[in-house]
Amino acid sequence: MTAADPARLDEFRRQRFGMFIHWGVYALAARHEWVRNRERLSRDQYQPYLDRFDPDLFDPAVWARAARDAGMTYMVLTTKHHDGFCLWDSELTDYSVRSTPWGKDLVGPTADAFRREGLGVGFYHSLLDWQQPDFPIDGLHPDFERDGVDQHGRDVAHYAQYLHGQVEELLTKYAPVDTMWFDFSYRNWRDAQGRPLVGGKGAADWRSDDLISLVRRLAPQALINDRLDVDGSADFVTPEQYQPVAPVVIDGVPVTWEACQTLNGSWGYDRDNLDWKSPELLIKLLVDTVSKDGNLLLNVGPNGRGELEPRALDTLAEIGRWMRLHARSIHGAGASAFAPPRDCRYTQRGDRLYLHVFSWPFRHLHLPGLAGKVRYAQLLNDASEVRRVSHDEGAVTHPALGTTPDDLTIELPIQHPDVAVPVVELFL
Ligand code: H79
Repeated sequence: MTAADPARLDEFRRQRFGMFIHWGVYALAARHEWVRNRERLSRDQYQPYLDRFDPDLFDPAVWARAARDAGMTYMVLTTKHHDGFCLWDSELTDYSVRSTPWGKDLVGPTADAFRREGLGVGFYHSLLDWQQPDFPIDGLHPDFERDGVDQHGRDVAHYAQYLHGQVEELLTKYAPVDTMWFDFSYRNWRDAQGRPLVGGKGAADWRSDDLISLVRRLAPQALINDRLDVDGSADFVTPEQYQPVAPVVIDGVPVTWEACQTLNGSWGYDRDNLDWKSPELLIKLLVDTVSKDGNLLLNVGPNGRGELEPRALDTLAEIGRWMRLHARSIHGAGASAFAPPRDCRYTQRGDRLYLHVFSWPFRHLHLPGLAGKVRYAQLLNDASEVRRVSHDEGAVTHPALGTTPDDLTIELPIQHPDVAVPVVELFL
């Protein structure tokens, strides 16, 4: 199995923060991108969303600017989700923008807009396809309960051909593509009752080895995620709405990883959803991710008119207010070998160590193992000096207070700096 270009992988690890965009006709239903499965809608019942899809306010320059202002450095767009609807005018199917009132390509203009803002462009592409007549019905298919497993001559080999053909289209039409984000394999899954899921699919169904070769040939610089069900093939792994407790290690080897997270629990536009994460929580999620050597791919779900809802834009703007002052603790930074004090996270870039303080303490912080190792310290938001207190300066470092000679004690202001997450920049 060929590996990714090491320079591209290194670039990806420095980028650290990207925008995931889930957009399709499910934005009109406005109740989660799995709506066709969750509500067991037939293809006919789903058709009104294609018939009405007309995003008249589509302006990808606005999305790209919002991403850049938030400190994001790349994006990943859903070219096709599980419903099979294609956001570009594919030559291989009519189940696309072509069959909507809008009628034209949305992938090209979005990719161009992000490239113009200097962001990388990646494509999400669903392996599942609930529309293709050759995709065998399985336990995750919306038609499963109605039609059972009667496959009516469905041939997964034909489907794989279609899948490969579409990936070839995407990689040639919209080159250069930086990432292919395939979703997902479920060969040995179980259903909610713990029984093996009927018709689970994986590498043999997708012909994953050939698909990986195709991507390597057409887009040598592109990274491929870990959902093709081929051991050892992934350029990066993709914990979904789940935060790893430490840098991700597989078979004893640290791996490149990218957490994907939602703003509100849904990927597609979900009008009535109230589970919004606060900007502060999202900033902490980003910091926590980078402190564990990972990337964060944060999702937005544009609505049926092509706009990001105000709350999503406000959240991104708030993250951007923090990133404007603190990007250098994120971009190009990664895990540190030093162990942070309680309620703090370190990121490190060369000889700069960044102490992110999640819970503001009273006056002093004691940094294990850093005595004598820090030449200067300042708050990152305003470049104000943070004074270091040496161990022999009396009561503040008295052993009875729980510090040791290895600790570096720093003196913080009483007032919480006026930023969501304060950062102390330590010059090693
Ligand atoms: O595209 C987004 C999701 O739609 C897709 N991946 C992200 C990036 C995804 N969501 N869930 N999954 C992939 C895995 C499937 C989970 C399931 Fe279920 C659990 C399928 C059946 C049980 C969630 C709950 C979906 C239906 C019920």
